[in-house]
Amino acid sequence: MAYDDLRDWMAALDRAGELKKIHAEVDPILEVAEITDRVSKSKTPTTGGSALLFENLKGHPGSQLLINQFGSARRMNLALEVNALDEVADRIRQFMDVKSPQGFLDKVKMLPMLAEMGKFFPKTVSTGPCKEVIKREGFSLNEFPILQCWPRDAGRFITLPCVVTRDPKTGKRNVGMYRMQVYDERTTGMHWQRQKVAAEHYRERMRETQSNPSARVDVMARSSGGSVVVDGDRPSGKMEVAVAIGTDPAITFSAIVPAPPDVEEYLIAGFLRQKPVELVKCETLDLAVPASSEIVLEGHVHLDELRTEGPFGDHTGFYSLEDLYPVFHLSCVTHRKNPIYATTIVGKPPMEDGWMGKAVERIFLPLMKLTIPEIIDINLPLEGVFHNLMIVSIKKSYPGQARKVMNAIWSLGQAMFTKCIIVVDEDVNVQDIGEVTLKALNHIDPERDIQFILGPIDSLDHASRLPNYGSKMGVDATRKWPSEGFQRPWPDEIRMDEKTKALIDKKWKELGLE
Ligand SMILES: Cc1cc2nc3c(=O)[nH]c(=O)nc-3n(C[C@H](O)[C@H](O)[C@H](O)COP(=O)(O)O)c2cc1C
Ligand SMILES: [Mn+2]
Repeated sequence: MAYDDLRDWMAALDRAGELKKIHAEVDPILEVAEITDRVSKSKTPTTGGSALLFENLKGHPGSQLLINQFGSARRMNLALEVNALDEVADRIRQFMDVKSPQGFLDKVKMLPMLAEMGKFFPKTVSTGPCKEVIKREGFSLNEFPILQCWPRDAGRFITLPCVVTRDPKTGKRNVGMYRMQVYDERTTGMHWQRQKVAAEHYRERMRETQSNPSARVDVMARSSGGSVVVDGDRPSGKMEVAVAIGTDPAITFSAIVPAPPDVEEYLIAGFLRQKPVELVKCETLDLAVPASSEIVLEGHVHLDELRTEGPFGDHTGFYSLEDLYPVFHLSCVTHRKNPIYATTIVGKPPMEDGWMGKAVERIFLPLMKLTIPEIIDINLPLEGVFHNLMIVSIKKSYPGQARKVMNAIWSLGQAMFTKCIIVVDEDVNVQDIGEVTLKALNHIDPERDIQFILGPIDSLDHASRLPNYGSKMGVDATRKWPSEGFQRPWPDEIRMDEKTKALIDKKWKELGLE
C-alpha cells in the first residue's frame, strides 16, 4: 500500500481509468486551464472527468504536466486509499477513543495501534530521486511548464506547491500550500495569507531580528490594500523556504489540511498513507523535503521585501485582488530526471480544489466534534467556496446552543473565516440543500435569529469593509424553545401515517400510474 511517489500514484490512476494522456500540443498559457476547466465540469467518467497528463507543452519540449489528480470524489478516495472518506474519519476516531488500558489484555490489544503510530513519523534518508539533478547555478523557472490560468492573471503561477518552513522558536516544521507568482527565472511571490502558519513563522523571524518587535509584526497588515511600503525600522535578514512540487498524494493533500500549527504535515501524511514519509535534506537549507518529489525549489524570503502579487483568478470564481506579499528568491533547484510538473487551476466551482475541500470536511468532522460535541454533521457546499457557507446540524440540549456552536466554529482554526454559518437541528440532513432551504427558512425570524460578529476574514474575500477584516453571520435555524423566549406553538412536520402508506403501496399497481 501507500504510493511511493507521484509516478506510482499516476500508475494507479491509469489502472483505474482515471488518467487521460494528451499528446496534442497545448500551451501552458491559458490553454491548459481552459481544457482542465471543461474536464473539471464534465460528468464523464464521473463528475470531475479524469486526471490529465499533458505530454506536449508549447515552449517546453519533453516536459510533462499533471493536473486534476484530485478532481473527483473517486480520485480523492483513491488518493487516500479508501472507499469512502469516512474511513479516514473512523481511523481518527479510533485513535481519539483510546482509553487507559485496564489490565494486561487491554495493553496487548493496544499494541497494534502503537505499532501503527510508529509508521506516522517521517524518516530521513540519505538521498532520493529528487536529487537526480542538482542545479546550484544556471537554473531557471522557465524550465517548467508553469501555467497562466486566466486572462487577467498577473502572470504565471505555481499552483500546487508544498511550501516548507520552520518555526524559528520551536524548530517545528510546516508544510502549507501557498501559490507562487513567477516574477522572473529565479524569483516568485509567496502568497501565504497572514493567518497561515508560514506567515507566522515569517513574523517570528521578524520579531527575532527586531529591536522593537511589536513594531514589526504588523508589516503585512499595514501593507494591505497595496499602498503602504515597508519603511522605518526595516527588518534585516531572511528566512529559509523549500518548495516541493509533485509529491505523493498524501503529502500534497496534507499541505492543504488546516491542522493546528504545531502538528507537522509530514506526520499527517504518514498517518494518511500509513507509511513514513521519506525526507532528504535540502542542498542549501536546514530544511527537509520529500525524497521522491519531482521538483524541489530551495531559497529564501527576505524580511525587508514585499512585492505586488496578483491579481489571480481564484477559487471564489473571481480574481483575487493584488496586494503586497513576501518574495521568494531561489538559490538551488533539484529535480528528478524528466520531472513531471504537478499543478492545478482554481476558478468557478466545481473544480479540483473543491474535492480536496470536501475531503477536509469529512476528515475534520471527528476533530470538530472533539471540541463541539453537539455537532452531528456539517456541509460546506462547493459553491460556498470553503469559507462562505457552513451548514451545521446539532443535537440541541439547552437554550442558546446554536449560537454557542457558531462562536465555537469561528474560533476553530481556519473555520474562523466562515462568512455564514447556518445551524439546524439534528433531524435536518445538511447534505440535502433542498431540505436545508425548506427547514432553515421556515424556522427563522430573521431579525431575532441572525447574528453578526466582526473578526478576521479570508484574504480572498472581496466584499469585506477592509481586506482581512469584516463581519460574519450566523443563522440560528434550530427550532426555538420556550426557554429561548418562544411562546407560540411549534407546528409538526407533515408526514403521511404508516397505515395509509401501506394501503396505497398495495393499491399502487392497479392505479396504473407507472
Ligand atoms: C489549490 C490550493 C491553493 C491554495 N493557495 C493558497 C494560497 O495561495 N495562500 C494561502 O494562504 N492558502 C492557500 N491555500 C489554502 C492553504 O493551503 C490551507 O489554508 C492550508 O491549511 C495552509 O497550511 P497551514 O495551515 O500550514 O498554513 C490553497 C489551497 C489549495 C487547495
Ligand atoms: Mn500547518
